[in-house]
Amino acid sequence: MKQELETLLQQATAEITIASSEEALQELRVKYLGKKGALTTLMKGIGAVPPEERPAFGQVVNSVKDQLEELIDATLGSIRAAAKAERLRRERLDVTLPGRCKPLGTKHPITLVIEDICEIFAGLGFQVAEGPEIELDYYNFEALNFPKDHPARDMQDTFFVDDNMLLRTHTSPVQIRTMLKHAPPVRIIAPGTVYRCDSDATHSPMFHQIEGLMVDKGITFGDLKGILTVFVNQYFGKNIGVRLRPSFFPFTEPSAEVDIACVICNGKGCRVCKNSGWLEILGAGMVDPEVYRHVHYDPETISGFAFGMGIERIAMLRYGISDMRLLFDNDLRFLSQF
Ligand code: 2NL
Repeated sequence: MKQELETLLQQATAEITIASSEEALQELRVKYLGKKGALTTLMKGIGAVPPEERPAFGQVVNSVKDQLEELIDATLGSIRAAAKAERLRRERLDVTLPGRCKPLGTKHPITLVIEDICEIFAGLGFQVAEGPEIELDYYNFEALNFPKDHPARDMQDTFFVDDNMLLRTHTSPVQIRTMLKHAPPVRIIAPGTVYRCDSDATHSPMFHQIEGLMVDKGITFGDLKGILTVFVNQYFGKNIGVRLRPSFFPFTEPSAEVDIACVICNGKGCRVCKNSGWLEILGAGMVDPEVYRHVHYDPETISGFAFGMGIERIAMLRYGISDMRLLFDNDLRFLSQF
């Protein structure tokens, strides 16, 4: 019996020592120490041992049992420790690594132009004003002194929603709304999307404008020229040439068109300036008293100027874009260059 115990101890020790998983160890525990295990079976044979040897036999069986249990627990401990070490190695995290950045997009050139121009006028004391793109005919045309039969009111140019409502054809209604809400002085810049029923290589039915308005006591045409010259010099360059030509708008009197020396050829004459050396960049004028009547301002005590420019044209000049359609195609190969 003792010999059998010795063999069992050796065999179990060998098997436990090479066990490589918790499951394998659990199986060995059952195999040797379980209810139907080898040690229990041997213990059941105690009847065949002479009575005087039974206590010693019992002691040896218990000692073998203790040794195996200890060995199993110790092996279990080292298997668990190894598994934990392996998990820690696998899950190792370097918290000092920089985070992974999401690829950043770029601003649309139209957005860039609007932001840059608004910033310049903000520096001159202008506040940015916005308004609805679906407008009342009254704010878009009537209050701006557009005669009832003016061609710009034509179905051909304006997207009408119904008799009273339309998609704004310029951002002037923003200024009308501002004047109706606030007494002078006002100094605002109104950027935004506008719509005209026109679509070809050089016209998009949806485009962008910035208009400006400055009304106060004693504002003169000299202020108009001064403010717009400062703007041109800040946006297009310090020493760029500026000239004003007489023009006409229903809502200003007198009116002028503002040209800058061609930024492409420096005034020498090229395809872009059609060999004139000049580029028209905005329209402006002293606000017509008829407009003040509609917003309940007194043209005898205040005066002011207004101006408007098309963003697409400015963007094309500023960034050397040759085809306006590039601004609306949403081609990332183009847009990601800004
Ligand atoms: C152009 C010319 C212009 C205005 C816009 C304006 C607004 C009010 C009263 C008077 Cl509320 N005028 N705006 C004035 C002159 C010219 O735009 O060529 N735009 C693209």
